[in-house]
Amino acid sequence: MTDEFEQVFGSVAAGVWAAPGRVNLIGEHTDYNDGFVLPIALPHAVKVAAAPRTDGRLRLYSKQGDDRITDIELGALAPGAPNSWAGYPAGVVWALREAGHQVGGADLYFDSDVPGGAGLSSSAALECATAIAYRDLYQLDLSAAELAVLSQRAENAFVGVPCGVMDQMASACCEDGAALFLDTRDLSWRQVPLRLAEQGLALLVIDTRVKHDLGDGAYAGLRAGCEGAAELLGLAALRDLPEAGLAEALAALPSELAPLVRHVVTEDARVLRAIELLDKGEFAALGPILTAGHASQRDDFAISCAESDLAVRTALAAGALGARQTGGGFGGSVIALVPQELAAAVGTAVHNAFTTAGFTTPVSFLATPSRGAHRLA
Ligand code: GAF
Repeated sequence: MTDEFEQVFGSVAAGVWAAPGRVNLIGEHTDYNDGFVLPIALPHAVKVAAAPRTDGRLRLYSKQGDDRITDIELGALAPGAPNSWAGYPAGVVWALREAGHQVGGADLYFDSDVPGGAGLSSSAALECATAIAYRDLYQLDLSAAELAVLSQRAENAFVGVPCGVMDQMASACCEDGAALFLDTRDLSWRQVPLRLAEQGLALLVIDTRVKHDLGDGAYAGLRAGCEGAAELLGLAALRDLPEAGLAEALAALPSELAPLVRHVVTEDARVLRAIELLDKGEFAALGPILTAGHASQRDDFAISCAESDLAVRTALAAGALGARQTGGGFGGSVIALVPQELAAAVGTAVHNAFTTAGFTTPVSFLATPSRGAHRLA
């Protein structure tokens, strides 16, 4: 990467950093409701080679881009511009400066193997890679969680996507071999060991190839619906509605909001149940929770699609212990908890089912819980 940096920018990189994509095991659309999530970081990451500049310019280049350098004066950074992929790293630099950090310009060379539009948080990885590189280039005293929150601010206020904080926290704070049990209300978290292989299990990720775009308005609509429902119920957030009070609350809500609330409240409960099981090392028992989470996304939150439903159904029929769509929804990726010896067969079954249905060929891989953002060199 440092060679490529030199070829593009004609100078020497000061270091190389990496920030991973993620899959969420359970806890979908709970993060902007102050609830619980349980993601793992993927081995797939955005890498960045970087060097500081003293002339107040930010220069951005992506190996996956159009072979052009985006060159911006720091003083000209403003929400909405640039509005390409470069908006994510530029937004992080903007957010750092907005927060009062004394940072100057930089040259940044990105290379990513996180599939884009696949619900695997390629955007959060891009943001967190920028944030951690900047932390070191400008010796900022920022914790992993602070880098995540700045990255979320970049996405919310600069790029204009009203996402929650899960993806950035996963990319910044996850550790090898563990899932991140995060309370999004106070950002407290703990690492939950997830040694699937020791119990003969594996986590299969199936990219349905149905691209999902958080910025297309549907995500914002769901968030507004949840926040509106909380307000009608007189709650700070849906997190504050206990499962025991759900039936009464649902009866009081307009019919279009009730299913959203049912999803969020039952999903928070599923995360807590999953944690109980993982703490006891009962990994296989996670399966039915994943599948119930998918049904809730499909039937109540209405964010599934034919491809995700087919992938889940087929994976279960082929021997998966549980399966669900992961991420923002409307496609993206499905995860399946599988006995190791069935992993290949489950992948093939989904592949064949997609061919028969005339869908685009999916891409699948096994995910191991990996390390959050860190310096490579
Ligand atoms: C996307 C968002 F970016 C997250 O904040 C989260 O809301 C997720 O969708 C759904 O759980 O990944």
